[in-house]
Amino acid sequence: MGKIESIQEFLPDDKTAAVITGGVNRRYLSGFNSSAGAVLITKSRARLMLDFRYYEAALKAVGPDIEVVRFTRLIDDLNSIFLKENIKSVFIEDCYVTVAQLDEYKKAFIPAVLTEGLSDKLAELRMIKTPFEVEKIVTAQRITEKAYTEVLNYLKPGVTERHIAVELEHLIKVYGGERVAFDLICITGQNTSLPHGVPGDRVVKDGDFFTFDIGSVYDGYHSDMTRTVAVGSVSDKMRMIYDVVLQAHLKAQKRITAGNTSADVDIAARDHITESGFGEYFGHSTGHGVGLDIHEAPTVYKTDKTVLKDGMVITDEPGIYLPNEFGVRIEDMYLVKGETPVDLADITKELIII
Ligand SMILES: [Mn+2]
Repeated sequence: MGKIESIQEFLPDDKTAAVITGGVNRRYLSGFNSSAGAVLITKSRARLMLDFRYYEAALKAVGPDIEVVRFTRLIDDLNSIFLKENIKSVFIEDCYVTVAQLDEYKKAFIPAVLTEGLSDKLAELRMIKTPFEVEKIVTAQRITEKAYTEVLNYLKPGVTERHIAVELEHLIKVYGGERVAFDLICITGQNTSLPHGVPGDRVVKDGDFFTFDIGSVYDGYHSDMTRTVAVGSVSDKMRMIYDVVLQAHLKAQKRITAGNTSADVDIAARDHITESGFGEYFGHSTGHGVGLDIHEAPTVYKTDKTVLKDGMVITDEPGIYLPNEFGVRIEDMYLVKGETPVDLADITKELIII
């Protein structure tokens, strides 16, 4: 079933419509990226409502399952359609619409406003990627890999975190990324104990770890990867911690199969780290879905009961962070495919010493 049909099936009757205003969800449903507009779905029709700026481009870009409609004032034009088609209630996205917008919609819309269920339905649909979507995620990942491989040549004692981060961002754009997927995490030494440390003026030193948590965006789709590499040499403790994290990653990876839950994946990584004695130093979830957003459903955590299905793309990113010492995280994205998780990254997870 197509995305539009799934939303039509979600609508209880032909007197109910869905108005999708969230930018990412509009793009997901229509395949068209714009800074404003709405997707209006009723039982029998789907329309992409756009203003003058986007109308011509959308006519050329949007597929046959959705009509492109130019509006002058969105709420007024929607109300005209509601009246003409006898729409009595309208769903909006509770996870996107602000309290002020909700207030406005409740006052301005002729039909009753319904807030429950549409956001969840969209999140549920977006969890399962089509092969076309997976291809874009993989392209984003390949761009990151090319940039990463090249930037390792610059990783030497004396260089700053900032230098590495800026170079990576530059290369990601050179190699075709529309932008970075998030503020790149390029950190070294003691900073690696901060899971979301910010690159600054810290200088790479011999015997330090360097953590890269990096990703690109390609045609709206994100990629996400983390590697921790050593510069010059590693202590026995660094090697030991690296190995615990790698084994946790691999144990979680084995659980990324259709029919298992998000919780199964998290617990596999968490149990290994806890049994190794470092449970208190792993304070985040094992992963998350990736797609048109860098973080989307499901959350890969011990309390999340989402059943993994073919087509889902999730990360596996356990870590251990020893305060004032160092941290290690190893992350790849995996496509759920029956019994065999597909690793979307093509970069070694073994410890490399540069
Ligand atoms: Mn991640």
